[in-house]
Amino acid sequence: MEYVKYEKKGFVGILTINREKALNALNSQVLTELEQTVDSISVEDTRCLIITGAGEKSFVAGADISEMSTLTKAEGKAFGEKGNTVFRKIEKLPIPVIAAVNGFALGGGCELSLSCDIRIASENAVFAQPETGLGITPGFGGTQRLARTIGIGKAKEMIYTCSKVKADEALSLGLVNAVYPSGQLMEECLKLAEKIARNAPIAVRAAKKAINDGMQVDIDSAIAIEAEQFGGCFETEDQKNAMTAFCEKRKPEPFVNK
Ligand code: DAK
Repeated sequence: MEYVKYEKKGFVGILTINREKALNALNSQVLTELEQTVDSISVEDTRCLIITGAGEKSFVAGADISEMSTLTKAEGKAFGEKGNTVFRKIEKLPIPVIAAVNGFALGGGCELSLSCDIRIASENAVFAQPETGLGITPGFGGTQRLARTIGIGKAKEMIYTCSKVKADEALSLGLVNAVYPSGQLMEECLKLAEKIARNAPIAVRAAKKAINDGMQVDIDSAIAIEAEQFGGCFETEDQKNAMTAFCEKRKPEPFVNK
């Protein structure tokens, strides 16, 4: 792959958008490679995924403006559908996904981070949805996921004004979970991913599904979704191991994802 790098550290996958010269902007090829990589991730041996951008300046500076500038209406729609398909796949990936936001997260970059479960930022991170200043609306889910993440009023303000939001403000808005100096970002994201990976993988995946699916429906349906996921964890080896260990006042054996 030319623009996406994928490596594994134990149970953690690290996906890097690798187009540093264009500040990791998303052109069609990047989106295709991103989709292929996400499709190839197996929950058998991967318990958490980190997505980041190459270099120290930019996570993703948006969709590729030069490629988009000449699109026809039909091509624009197809480009939007392609991005939306990939971002939805990331959101629906059974394992938790952490965005390690190492700089600019603009337009499609902010939207990519919003399709992840957790955003951790470096001190130089900058978030914005600059689309209305380019004559378009956010097109990779920004109008929906930003409002669901930081609330409707602040999302509207960001989208209508195109204002840039720095890391400290992103933290106070609840757009990111934590902020670290650039040099520590990946180390801290790995620590978080490894902490997640130490818990029972089937239970973590069930919790993600319950939260994601439950947030889209009324509370009664959501509780039913949770009950279904909760029930599914019983009779797994990991549940037996952990609860037996608790009853015997000892630590459980490492979880085996069964
Ligand atoms: N696209 C293409 N190239 C980009 C880019 C981008 N988004 N961002 C940066 N680059 C390229 C620059 O053109 C430059 O290339 P060369 O000139 O060296 O060849 C290189 O990266 C370095 O950028 P700068 O020289 O500009 O670096 P600076 O440090 O001076 O400035 C910057 C950094 C991030 C502030 C600046 O590059 C910038 O403002 N970039 C554009 C940011 C932006 O507006 N992003 C949002 C894009 S809009 C939809 C589907 C999708 C979308 C919308 C609708 N539908 C289907 C409806 C998504 C839209 C977007 O994401």
